[in-house]
Amino acid sequence: MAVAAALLLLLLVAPAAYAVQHIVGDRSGWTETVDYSDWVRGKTFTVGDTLVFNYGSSHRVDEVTRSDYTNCETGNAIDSHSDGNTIVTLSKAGTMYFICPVLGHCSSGMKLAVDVVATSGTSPATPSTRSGSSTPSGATTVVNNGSILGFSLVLGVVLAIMS
Ligand SMILES: [Cu+2]
Repeated sequence: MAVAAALLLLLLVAPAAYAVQHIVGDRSGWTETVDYSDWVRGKTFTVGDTLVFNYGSSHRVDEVTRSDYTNCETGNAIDSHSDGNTIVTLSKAGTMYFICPVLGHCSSGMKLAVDVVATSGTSPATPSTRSGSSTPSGATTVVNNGSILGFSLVLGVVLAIMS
């Protein structure tokens, strides 16, 4: 039982330490009055993190190509959402582009480009701070790289014990 408890603890603690949920526009949400190029500044978006778009029924969220983002071109969305609380998982490294496809909204600022970095630790925007930290970044990287496989294994073991 102690083993199961320890595994459960690991399962609960580990994802919280690495996956970050980014509330797009913070308290303003997904709207025409936020400068999203300003909002992304200084933030690090890592594979596995999520974007949360909160918006009213007058808006939508389309994931688009770079070209459609640049030109505010609608109609070719890679993915489209209109539920008002859209959660997008950043599944791979690279830039992801989002616009609101409602007429005029993209051109008035409802456009978001997010640079997603891999979890390898080679990112130029390494998450900051303390040099004498109790969690050396090397160790963090190792855990992080194996995290998905690790969680699957842990989940499997926990389920096996509990069943
Ligand atoms: Cu809109």
